Amino acid sequence: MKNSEIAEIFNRIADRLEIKGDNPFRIRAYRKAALNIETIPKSIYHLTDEELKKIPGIGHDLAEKISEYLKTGKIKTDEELKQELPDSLLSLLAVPGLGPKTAKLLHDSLHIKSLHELKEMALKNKLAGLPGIKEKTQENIIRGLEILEKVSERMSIGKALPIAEDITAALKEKFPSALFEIAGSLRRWKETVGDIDILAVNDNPEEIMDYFASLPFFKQILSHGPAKSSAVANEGIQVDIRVVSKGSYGAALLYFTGSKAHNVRLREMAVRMGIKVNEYGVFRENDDHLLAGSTEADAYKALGMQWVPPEIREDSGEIEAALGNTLPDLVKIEDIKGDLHVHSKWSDGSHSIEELADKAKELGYEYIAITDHTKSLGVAHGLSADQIIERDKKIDALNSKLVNLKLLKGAEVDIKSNGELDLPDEILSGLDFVIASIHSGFKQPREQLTSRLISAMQNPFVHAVGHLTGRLLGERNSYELDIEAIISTAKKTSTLLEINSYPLRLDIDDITARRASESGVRVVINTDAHILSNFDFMKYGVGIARRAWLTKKDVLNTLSLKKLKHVLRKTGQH
Ligand code: DGT
Ligand code: CA
Ligand code: CA
Ligand code: ZN
Repeated sequence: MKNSEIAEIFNRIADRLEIKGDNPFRIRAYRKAALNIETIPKSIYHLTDEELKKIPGIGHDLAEKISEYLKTGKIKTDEELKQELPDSLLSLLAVPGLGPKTAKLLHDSLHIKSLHELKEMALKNKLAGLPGIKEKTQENIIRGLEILEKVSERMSIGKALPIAEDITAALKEKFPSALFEIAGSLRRWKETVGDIDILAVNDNPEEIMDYFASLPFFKQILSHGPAKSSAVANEGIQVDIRVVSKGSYGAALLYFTGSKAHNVRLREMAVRMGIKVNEYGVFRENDDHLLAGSTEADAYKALGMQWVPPEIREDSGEIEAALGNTLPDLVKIEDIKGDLHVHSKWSDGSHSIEELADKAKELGYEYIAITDHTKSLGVAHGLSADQIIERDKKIDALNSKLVNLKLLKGAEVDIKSNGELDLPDEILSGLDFVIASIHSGFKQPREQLTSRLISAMQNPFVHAVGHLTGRLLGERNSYELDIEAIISTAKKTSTLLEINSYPLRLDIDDITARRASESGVRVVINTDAHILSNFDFMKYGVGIARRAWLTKKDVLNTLSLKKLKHVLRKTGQH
């Protein structure tokens, strides 16, 4: 598809003409042509000269430039302008609030050719005092640079989802009859997202755009178009919104949910069937007859496929499965019957076991496991054997009063540097649920870390391994591990691997979870709650599980209490 390439060149030409202060009509003509080329569904390759000229905004002159590009891969005007104004100079225009005039001034007077140089000069106070640049302008440029740097980082789903939900909630409140849907990687529950994509349906797109731009969630509006806008949220992440018509909602949702790899495969497959798929609909190639457009389900159906859950749209087997009607029935948040990694006040949690029980009831859980830290974790007030016994008496007493909820006596035992656990087997054997986790010695060699975990798994009273790889998103990478050896030991010893839903962890990740289930290893999805609101993190763990293709039977805590107890007795004895 060459359309986007040509559109990009036309936009680049317009940028450069703008820096030069060229005729505004000429600049507009390039921009408009770029926009129109980008949005026509047919590849420009297959258009005749006559058809080219029929595209709105493409006259004789621009049509010739397009032919020139298709023949030579270049456009002379573009090459000449490039000589005069290098690409690095264009990059300055990416700074929010920095326009072409200022870019030219900075280039001519201070020879600034890159963002790096711009930052250096601004911080050295070299910009202020240039004609038309006040102290305030310089401050704005520095702020713009900071925003730009922030935007280029990815944000964890735990931060991004609440922001996206706030924005869509505000929009829904104002426009109750419009439709709003979070799309992009966030809809696929990717652990980190590059930006937030929102799709809307409304008869009047402009009223949505205007209200969006007026919302208090943003520190910068990057663009405000008739049906498409972008802004930077106060937290630094970019938010894109598009409004589409009702008839193409399904096709647009499919397109903007991605992943790109999934979309590309779908389109290739469609072409072989004589079908064309784009963000406007699914069409028969020969006569452009619309086959589907208003719902995603119809779009997939038109391609002879099952509807694919967004979480697995990564071109990793889902297309073949959907064609063969063999997509898995992915685990759902409603399937979760309890949380098996929760901390109480006895260690470093904020709440009493009574308060935890109340919360569990509120969530409709059948059980939770109170898994306090154990003694070697001094910083977390880890419990000694005696304290565990004392705590468990309280749990028993509370259990005798509870209806429809069971508190399991648990512990998150520490795997010491030598692979030993920090509580004796006599104590572990008396617990209902034992998680073993590593909390120190992250820099050990791979073999040592792996064998520490393997020896913990071989303990007959250990049910699960907690947050296996120790990663903290954006703060600490996973430590070195032989994941295959761990998975095969987990299989042999019937040890569960935890999907820790704490947004900073999300550990194990989707790829490891999928590998584990393919090897017949079961997972348990826990929140590692330390305060009551942490219980709501369960959805992130379920997101990972769904991305990993897991079904109900792959996840321990979808079992009823009765079945759970049966399984735990068995795994405990290995
Ligand atoms: P992100 O934002 O990096 O976490 O990942 P996405 O997947 O949200 O990517 P984004 O925001 O660039 O685009 C949103 C969706 O739009 C993407 O998942 C698929 C679709 N899309 C964007 N660019 C292209 C493209 O060049 N080709 C195709 N087929 N689809 C695209
Ligand atoms: Ca995105
Ligand atoms: Ca986007
Ligand atoms: Zn924990």
